[in-house]
Amino acid sequence: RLVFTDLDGSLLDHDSYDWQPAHPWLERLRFANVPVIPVSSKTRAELLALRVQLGLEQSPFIAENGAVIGLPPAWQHARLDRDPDDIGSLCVKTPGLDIGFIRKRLEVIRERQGLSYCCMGEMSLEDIMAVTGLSEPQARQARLREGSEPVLWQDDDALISRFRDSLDSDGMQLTRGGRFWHVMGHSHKGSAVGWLIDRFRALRGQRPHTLALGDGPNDIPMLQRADLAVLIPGRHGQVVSLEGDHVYHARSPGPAGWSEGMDHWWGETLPDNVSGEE
Ligand code: 2M8
Ligand code: MG
Ligand code: MG
Repeated sequence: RLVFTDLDGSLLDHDSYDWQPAHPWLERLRFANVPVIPVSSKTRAELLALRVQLGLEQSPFIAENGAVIGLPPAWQHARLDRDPDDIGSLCVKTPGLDIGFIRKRLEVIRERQGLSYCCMGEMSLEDIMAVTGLSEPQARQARLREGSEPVLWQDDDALISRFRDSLDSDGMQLTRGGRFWHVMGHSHKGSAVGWLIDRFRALRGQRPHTLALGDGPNDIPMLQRADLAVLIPGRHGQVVSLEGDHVYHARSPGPAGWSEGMDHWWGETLPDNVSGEE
């Protein structure tokens, strides 16, 4: 079994970034040897810090909406991995576009199309802290982007489609997070999750049983990919809809809804202590 989870607004509270209501389930999953894999808009730097706090050091992680994938040793493949990007025992894949290219094109598009938006790379640390409620060290980590740029839209919503078209002709796409829009190459949370499922198969010779949890539009491709899904209500007035027998709609937002979804799907069936269970 594998759990794939969004962080902001799902495992973490949208405003306080707290995960205490989900703590008992995280413990239970750890005890049952089920990897909990963060799949987030956050950066590699943010996830490296958070996975220690969440006790997820043994799990892979997906950062920047799929533009960055981190593999701990147990998830590395003797023949396929080992690239110059590897840091220590972690192997990091960056399937998307480079942040330098993305930021340059964002300047050009804004100028040519006469649109108003502000890129995270242009914001001061104080601005980022004010908009997100992150602490200063956290805001510094959020600014260390590799393959996706968060953008604050300051124009008419009707112009979003024009923005999307310009990005598309540059080989980029737009996805919606909680507070920001995120501009990146053509990877997304669903493709990165698919990549990790394939990797699991290559290493273990069998398909994992997967459960995914998320609250935002950018989580839809991931929720569609999993065997079981939990859609958590978002706090940001976005309409996110997903239907199907494999989808449970949680009533509570954030980590309380996260636990509710885990109770619904695995409350009865997750063994209490299984070594090496898949
Ligand atoms: C941004 O991501 C969230 C994800 O939903 C958003 O769009 O609101 C990113 O900059 C991320 O790196 C950062 O940690 C987060 C903080 O709220 O905001
Ligand atoms: Mg979210
Ligand atoms: Mg997110």
